[in-house]
Amino acid sequence: MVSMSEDSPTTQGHARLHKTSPAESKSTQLAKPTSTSMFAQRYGGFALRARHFSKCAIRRSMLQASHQATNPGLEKDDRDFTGQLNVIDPESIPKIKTYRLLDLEGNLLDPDYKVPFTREEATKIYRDMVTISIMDQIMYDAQRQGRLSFYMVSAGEEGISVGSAAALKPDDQIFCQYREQGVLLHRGATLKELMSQLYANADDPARGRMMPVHYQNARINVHPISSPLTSQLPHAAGAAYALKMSGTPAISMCYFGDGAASEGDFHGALNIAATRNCPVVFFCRNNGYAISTPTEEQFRGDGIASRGAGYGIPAIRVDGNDLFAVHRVTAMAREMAVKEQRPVLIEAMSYRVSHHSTSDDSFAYRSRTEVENWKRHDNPISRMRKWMEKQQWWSDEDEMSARHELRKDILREFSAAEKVKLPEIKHVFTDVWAAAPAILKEQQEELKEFLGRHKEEYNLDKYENGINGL
Ligand SMILES: Cc1ncc(C[n+]2csc(CCOP(=O)(O)OP(=O)(O)O)c2C)c(N)n1
Ligand SMILES: [Mg+2]
Repeated sequence: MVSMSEDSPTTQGHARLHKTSPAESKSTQLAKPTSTSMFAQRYGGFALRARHFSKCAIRRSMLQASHQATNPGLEKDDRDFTGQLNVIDPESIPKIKTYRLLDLEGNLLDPDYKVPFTREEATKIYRDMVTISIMDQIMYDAQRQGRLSFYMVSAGEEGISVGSAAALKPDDQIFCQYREQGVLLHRGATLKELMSQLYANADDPARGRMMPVHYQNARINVHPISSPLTSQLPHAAGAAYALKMSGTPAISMCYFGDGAASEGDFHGALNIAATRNCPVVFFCRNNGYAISTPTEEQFRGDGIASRGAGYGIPAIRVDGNDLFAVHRVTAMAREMAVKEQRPVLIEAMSYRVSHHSTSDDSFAYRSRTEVENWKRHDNPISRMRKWMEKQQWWSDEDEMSARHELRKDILREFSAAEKVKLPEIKHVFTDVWAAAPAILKEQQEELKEFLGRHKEEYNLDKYENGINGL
């Protein structure tokens, strides 16, 4: 048996390898906690009690766990060891292939695949992708005209959001990053709801407290989008654990970008989901960029999917511009997560056609030719359209009238939302405490008194009920 020890004067402060008997190994497995004794010198009695407590806890956990420990060096079969010194070269591991069902010309590649959509369902999926792309253009321009503070488009990634959403069930809990408008729309968010959030008006469920595109919609189980990158992953793992504990046959669906996967929360969330067997699908949109950082500079391994194995999580890489493949892979991952009560990782490959947001000019760090080439090469909407046309389910006339009608609907909701007043001013103070503490009430009174005194300097008419809304 091989264990770590710090007991030799020649290896002071460093771990060294030596042979011990199994009995001996139990007493030497845990090196003396030097950090605890440093802590003791510094913090005296409290630290001694802490040290005593931690020793008891360690002894207790050793007793409980010793018969089932499986780490190297603990009661392992000799066949698990080797005299060959192998270094695993990541280059020698085959790259994960990308699953594709629909080619660039709109032909289905697998003759055994049965299309799971009726004409009506396929049309809804297609129209939702088109709706998002039209809404993106209108809202992007609205921001440029100063009518909106901020916006993010999902151009090129409509297949990912709509295709995956089509494979989910109403009870599933959804955690988005920010480029997944298609998920909301396909789950039944109305244009009015989306516009109300973008305008932070009185109909916005977040009462105007969030930046545009940080949607939330309890009716369709979409949790609030949160700006700090990757914070949705631990939330999704936790929600999945709750689903598991309550015996609900549903999943947490968690979307995130390739850049978000570099945050510590990614690793914590995948690890806790794997070890607690949580039914969560971690869905990575790999669109090649995290703002200005291309994926080659973001990581060295084989993308995001290869990380699944390290956590004991099954993983799939899929063509994100292929609506059928995205749908099929998501449906399969969902079923695995529910039936086997475990997480699944999906990496959908696509390209961020747009600037990162309205605050970004991507031509400062990538060429126009790169973007134009990609647009010419592939697009999830045109691929699906080609397939629909081959089925005789869609025509040029359908396309023209759908685009005309959708544009009209979006502009109508856009103008209506723009006219709705902002939420009552009191909502600066609500929804944090069940019963507001005295200090908050005092601040509210102070604000009311202040605004009353300086009425002329503030346009309170734009808030619902003006000063009386406070
Ligand atoms: C913790 C944190 N760090 C940095 C940011 C700034 N930020 C916002 S989006 C973004 C890039 C994210 O890229 P990716 O996850 O690939 O998503 P994409 O924008 O490509 O859809 C960064 C760095 C942030 N919001 N939160
Ligand atoms: Mg990205």
